[in-house]
Amino acid sequence: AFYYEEPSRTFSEYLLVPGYSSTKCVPSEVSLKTPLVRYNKGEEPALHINIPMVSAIMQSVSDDRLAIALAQEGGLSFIYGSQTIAEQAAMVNRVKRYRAGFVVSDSNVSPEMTLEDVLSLTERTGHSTIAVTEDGGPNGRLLGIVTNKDYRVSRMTPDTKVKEFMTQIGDLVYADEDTTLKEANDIIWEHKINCLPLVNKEGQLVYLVFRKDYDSHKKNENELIDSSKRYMVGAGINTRDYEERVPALLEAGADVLCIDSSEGFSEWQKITIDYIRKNYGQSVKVGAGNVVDAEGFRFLAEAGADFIKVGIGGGAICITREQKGIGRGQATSLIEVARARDAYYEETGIYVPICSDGGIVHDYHVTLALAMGADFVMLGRYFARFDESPTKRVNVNGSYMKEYWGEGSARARNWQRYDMGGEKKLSFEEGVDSFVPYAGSLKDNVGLTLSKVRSTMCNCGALTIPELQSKAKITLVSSTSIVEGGAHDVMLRDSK
Ligand code: MZP
Repeated sequence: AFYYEEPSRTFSEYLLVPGYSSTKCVPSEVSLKTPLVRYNKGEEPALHINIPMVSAIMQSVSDDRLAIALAQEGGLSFIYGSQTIAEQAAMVNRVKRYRAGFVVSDSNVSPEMTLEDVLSLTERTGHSTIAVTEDGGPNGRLLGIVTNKDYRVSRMTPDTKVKEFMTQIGDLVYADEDTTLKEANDIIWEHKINCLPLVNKEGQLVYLVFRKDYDSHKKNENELIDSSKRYMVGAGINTRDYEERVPALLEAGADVLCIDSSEGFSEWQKITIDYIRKNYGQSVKVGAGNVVDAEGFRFLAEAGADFIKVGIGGGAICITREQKGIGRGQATSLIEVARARDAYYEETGIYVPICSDGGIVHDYHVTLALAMGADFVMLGRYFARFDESPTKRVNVNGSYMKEYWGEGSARARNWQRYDMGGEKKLSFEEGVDSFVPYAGSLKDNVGLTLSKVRSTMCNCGALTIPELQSKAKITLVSSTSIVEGGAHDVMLRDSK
């Protein structure tokens, strides 16, 4: 056997040592833009993301609703693959059809639907507001709008017909295409509505302007909306049904795919990538993984993976290390793979981005992962805590929690992720079913996390992720200095 000389380590065993920061190094100047897929030296990657965060390929994390919320912040979700091909493709397609500030009406939103029907549509599609048009399509004459909020305050019974409901709330407020954004916003405030329909001269719905959109458009008051924007979305695939799944996901509009497997240093991944290259050339982007060392990285890079995920056994819900005795500390894995990525770039002129997957517990772990060489991080537990994740919010002993379960749990039954060529079933569990503390909206939490990342980057004198990677000074910490890092030798006033 080969023995490693050093134990493998986790993020919490490291800290960043500040470097010189000039007066130009302020958080508002930090760019978190990062490459998503491989590119040649001197060229730009075909895809990049504006924040270095992607959401895990998991039933309890990445559906279309979370994907839209994360894309709005500049990140990317990979819609989970442990569902039927048709269901997954429909989720991908809903993200692609979604427009900021413009509700794309689902088919058949007719005045005959009950409020309960429309409400469940808002829940399913993640839209806070649904436009009801005469013909049920996005270009039909607007009859009214229904929002979760209206439903709740209206005290209507769930079987009230939308038509009656609209009569009861009275005339809707409209604006036309010549209305400036400022005027639209004033109307919204004056009428205490959270959404203003804009109609054209023919009375057809053009846009819905939302109150929350106002801020981001303040600078451009004469322009109504940046609404033709489509969001990027990724999707998980497996090494079993790719011949059917890949075409369906591409047809639905997926921008990037990722082979979702607990262990990626395997011929199955190469066969899957070969299929994609043979049928689609380089036009389809596909990530692979997970690996934890230089050898695994090189294998997948040479197989043609567009990005490579790093991490085995570090996920919050993962018990692979206990069950099978395989895995490696996340920080050590990442440091080794990042070196292999840099060496590969030196040698071939091809940069293959790496993603640190799993084990992010504190916000500063994101900064550490980036400093250690990750181009972006994948998070499961983190996103599961938010309103937008697909799982139920429940009250456990007086505290709000959200459900969070692993893909290797009996609940998810994602055998394809763990299969080594066996009986097409999950032989034993590698993940648990759990609760995580409910934390509110994705937007607020991602904003807070990234403000800490930007601030720490400035402490290290870095305005970009590559600059952080070259300038960061990282130290191991002793277990006693970890104690020193928290509040200590004081009695907290609000301790319960
Ligand atoms: P975390 O952000 O919750 O710590 O970890 C999320 C990652 O754990 C996922 O992206 C995936 O790689 C991994 N995962 C998902 N399910 C399991 C499991 O059931 C798992 N063991 O390890």
